[in-house]
Amino acid sequence: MSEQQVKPTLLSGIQPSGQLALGNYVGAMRNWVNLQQDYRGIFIVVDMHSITVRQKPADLRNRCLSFAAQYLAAGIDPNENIIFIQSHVPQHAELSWVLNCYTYMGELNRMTQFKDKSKRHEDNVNAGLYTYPALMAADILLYQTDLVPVGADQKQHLELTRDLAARFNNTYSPTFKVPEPYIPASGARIMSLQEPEKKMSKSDSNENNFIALLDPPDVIQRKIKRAVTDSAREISADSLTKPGIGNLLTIYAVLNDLNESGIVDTFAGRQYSDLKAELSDSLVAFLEPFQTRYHEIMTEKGYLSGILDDGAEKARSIARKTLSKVHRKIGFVAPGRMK
Ligand code: ATP
Ligand code: LTN
Repeated sequence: MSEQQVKPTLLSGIQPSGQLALGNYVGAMRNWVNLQQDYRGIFIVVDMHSITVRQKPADLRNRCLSFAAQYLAAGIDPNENIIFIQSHVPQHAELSWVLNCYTYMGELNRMTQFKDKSKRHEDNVNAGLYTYPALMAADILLYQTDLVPVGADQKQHLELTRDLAARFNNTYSPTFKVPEPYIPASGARIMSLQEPEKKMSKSDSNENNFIALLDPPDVIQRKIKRAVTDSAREISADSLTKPGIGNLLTIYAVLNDLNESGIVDTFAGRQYSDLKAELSDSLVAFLEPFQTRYHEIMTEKGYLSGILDDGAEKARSIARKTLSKVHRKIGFVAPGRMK
């Protein structure tokens, strides 16, 4: 058995909507990169999830490639991991149908992402938005995943995935691995820069609410400078628990590998404006090499599509095995066995 097959499986995905933002990096991608050594990583651009909200076709097409290139630019090694676009692997849709039939409406009614998105898109509360968690469960369960690194907002979806896996296993016999969530202790919920009581979101209509990973340095500086804080000016131990300034301290701490006491020691007694200036510098220094690498990858279209084709092929071969096991357990007749 090769070393790759012995490693446990780590899987995660991001919807190609809006612009990849600092919240996505700190809450999810950063941990993908840090954990990839010890796992077989599977990283998906979940385009089928993104159409639960209306997307412009040309933008969606460009974003799928751009997001995959950003996964690579962040440090995901394509030789050691599987990277692909969800719609290239039809087993996701197939398993999601089956799982829909094992998911109760009462469970879906409780999902806070569904409630939030229904409010934000009142004119398009479609059935896909409602059954979204069953597709996410299919993404994860197809690959016998051990660990799912996500931000705190996905905890509820992960719990439902675990319940569905256990329900199916108990109804038939062990079929799916029950996955564990990996939610970072710090940075699991980065907040909006202008409205720090809500989460930073990459599809926010106000671009000042988030730092995009592809924002140029002057834009980063401007957005951080304008970030909403409170009427105090000086940083103290209390600042960590205050909405605006606490969020900026958390971002600085994560980017500079500091814990809570480290960040307070660094900034206690100093001005909010000092933190903003140093945070801008940290962000620019971190994002510059990322952006350079991204632009290199985007000029080599053949390279990127090779990685995605290869990833989809590997994914299909794993997914096919799980799906045929599922079909067999349910009682579907295997093709070619009818005579
Ligand atoms: P959208 O605004 O387009 O709905 P989003 O910014 O919420 O998107 P998703 O595609 O839903 O992003 O999430 C991708 C990953 O990033 C998930 O693991 C999610 O938990 C994580 N994530 C999203 N926003 C944040 C945030 N503000 N803080 C930490 N993690 C986040
Ligand atoms: N629902 C997730 C995106 C997502 C995902 C997944 C995350 C879809 N499939 C599988 C981890 C594993 C979100 O962030 N909105």
